[in-house]
Amino acid sequence: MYLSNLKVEADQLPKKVIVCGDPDRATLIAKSLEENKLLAQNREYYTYVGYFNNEYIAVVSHGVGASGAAVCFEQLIQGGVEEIIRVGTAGSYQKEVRPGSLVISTASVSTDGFSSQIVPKGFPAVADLSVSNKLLAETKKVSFPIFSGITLTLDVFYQGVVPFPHQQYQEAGVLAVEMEIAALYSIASIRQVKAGAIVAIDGYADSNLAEDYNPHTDQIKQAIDQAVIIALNALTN
Ligand code: R1X
Repeated sequence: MYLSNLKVEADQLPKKVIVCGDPDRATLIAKSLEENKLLAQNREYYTYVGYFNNEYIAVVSHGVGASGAAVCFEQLIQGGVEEIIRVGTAGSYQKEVRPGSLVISTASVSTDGFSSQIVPKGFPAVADLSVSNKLLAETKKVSFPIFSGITLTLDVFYQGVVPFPHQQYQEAGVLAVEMEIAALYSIASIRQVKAGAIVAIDGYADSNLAEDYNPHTDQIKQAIDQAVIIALNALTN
């Protein structure tokens, strides 16, 4: 089967995949794979394969936003992928979840439009328990500020005339906000594959987030690098 947006043949894909938003990050992650090879690049979707811990895996970028990312997730699953871990960035909803720390998303609030168009209202976007447990087990091996709990998926990066829903979810204890995890978890549930996610916190999410947004600091880079190591080991151990 030819996966037309990824521009990859299904039989080239392994069963396990790391996904991330940024194509450049996929290129960087791929450098830590042995015998790494770029299979294809099309639009925001860059697909690398190689070996980590002697296991054949892929690293694929999905771009920004739930609906574009969903095309990537669906085609990976059509290609036979059975386990997906997202590594990404997110804005913090809680004071103690400081920039530079990591969050394992055990579930995501689906405030995105995409999820509401593929599953009924109220359908939970949850990580696979075994994947979350593997990610948590890897965090025990590193000394890094790490949290686990609920994140939120939003479509909007720049606020319009409708206010952001941040405050109610901060009060409800949601840890962080990003733009793709709910789509990943909803798709994984209905297609019956495993998914999980770990994100590096790149700032506090308030109404000024977009203006103040700078994920290109050394501190954030270190956090992303740490998240990548945790995800690669969780996927292959
Ligand atoms: O998930 C969010 C999105 O992919 C986090 O960072 C991107 C926006 O810059």
